[in-house]
Amino acid sequence: MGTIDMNHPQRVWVSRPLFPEVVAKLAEHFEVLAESEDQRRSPEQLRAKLAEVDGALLGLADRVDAAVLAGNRRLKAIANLGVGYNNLDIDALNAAGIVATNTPDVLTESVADYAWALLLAAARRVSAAERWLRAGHWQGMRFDDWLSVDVHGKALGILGMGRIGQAVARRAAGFGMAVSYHNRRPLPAELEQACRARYVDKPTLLRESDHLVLVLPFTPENRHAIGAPELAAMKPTAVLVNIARGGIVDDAALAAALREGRLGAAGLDVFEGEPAVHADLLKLDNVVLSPHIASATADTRRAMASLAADNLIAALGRGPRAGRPPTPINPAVLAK
Ligand code: 8YV
Repeated sequence: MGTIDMNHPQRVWVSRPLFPEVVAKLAEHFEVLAESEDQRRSPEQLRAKLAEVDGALLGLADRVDAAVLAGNRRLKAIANLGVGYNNLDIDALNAAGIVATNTPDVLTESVADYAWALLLAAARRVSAAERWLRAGHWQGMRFDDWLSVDVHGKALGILGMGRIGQAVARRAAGFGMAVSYHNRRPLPAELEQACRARYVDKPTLLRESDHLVLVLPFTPENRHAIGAPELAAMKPTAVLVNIARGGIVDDAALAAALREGRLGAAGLDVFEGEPAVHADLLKLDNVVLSPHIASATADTRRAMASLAADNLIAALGRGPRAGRPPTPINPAVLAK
């Protein structure tokens, strides 16, 4: 990381509309260029913006790689608004000596709540029933209509057992569910106990889960971690929930499985190529769809924005934690 000249006013760019109080906090330390509209930018536009600033607060739609950083001598820090950072090429940032930060922890509980919202809504057909009611189809009560599957007492599977996966698991106790998980590594025994979760291999998880929640980070290895073969291994009545990242699930294969009755239902907050949603998913009634809002409570989004700002302030050598951003992704850069 280049040395910081405390006499030179530093400039930061906020690429997405953000809470005014968070922009104001940044303005105590920096000249702030804050966007008022949520725009998709081409790599060339992003490259031009990043060349003019010392730091940037970016969203997941801002993809930063070696090409975007080429020739940039000024940028020293990127604060990503999210715990996931698959939009950032960390090797390219390391090579350029740029520190990157994310927003873990502050969103864990809200995202876990939302996994349950999608699981319950998909299993109990909440969205489809509401659409039907609003369309004026409710003429009387049929005892054998709108049957769905239970959540309580069933087998819950969790693929990816980081902080959010564990928070999803902890909630399962209230539903009397048996929880299994698969992860790169099993959890330490005390964490497993706290989550009341059992480590299994991925084929077992797919085969045994009545409901499966995906909480994996999106890495090249995890692309289509749930594709046609994995869907074929699941129970035909199973409910699949994706609150992690689009691309972890093969959306076309998922739509086919849901359409053909090879999977019971799905709850999806993230999509391959979002904000576009696969046309086949939009035609189905047994899938609950939402626009990437798992962390979107007012408290949590404020906490995420505030943490991102604190990270940027500290990474650029200002404020009480100067040089020690709270949640760096590539802290080795700071040591240089
Ligand atoms: C946010 C997320 O919706 O943290 C993440 O990785 O995907 C979500 O919390 C997103 O970061 C909004 O910018």
